[in-house]
Amino acid sequence: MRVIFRSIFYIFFLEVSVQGLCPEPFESVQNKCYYFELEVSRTWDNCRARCQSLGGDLAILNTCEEFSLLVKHIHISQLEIPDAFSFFVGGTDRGDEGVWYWVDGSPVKMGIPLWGQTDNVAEPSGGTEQNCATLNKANRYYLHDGECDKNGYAICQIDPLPDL
Ligand SMILES: [Ca+2]
Repeated sequence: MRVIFRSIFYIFFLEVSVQGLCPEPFESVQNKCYYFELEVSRTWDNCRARCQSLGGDLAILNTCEEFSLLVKHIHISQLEIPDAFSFFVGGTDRGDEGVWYWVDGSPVKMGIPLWGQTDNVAEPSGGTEQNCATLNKANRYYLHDGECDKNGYAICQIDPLPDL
């Protein structure tokens, strides 16, 4: 009996501590902290400034697992943005066409499964016209290049709070 109580307590404690890892208004998705801006659309630069004003930056998707968990979260939580809009994340090839970097300076993985396709053409496909990374709503939130000056909705990320 005591073991069961201890297990329940332990699970509860773990749950609370995991929930508590992200500072407001960020929410926990596995062990990452994201904030989804669903009210106001902005240019990529203004999305980035918004994320930085919250103490974070635009989201970085270093692994396929992070990418799939984030997209799954968008679907499961039914995070809705208007059609024809996309989410902005923190990748860009501005300044060096075709060479994609995240805002922390790490390289963006290219190809499947992160990047989507448009009419059987692999993304990114927009050349120098499209230099900012989006999760494209029309393509089930696969990564696409988009115009930096068009408005999108920010996905921000912040480091989890240190364990107390
Ligand atoms: Ca480009």
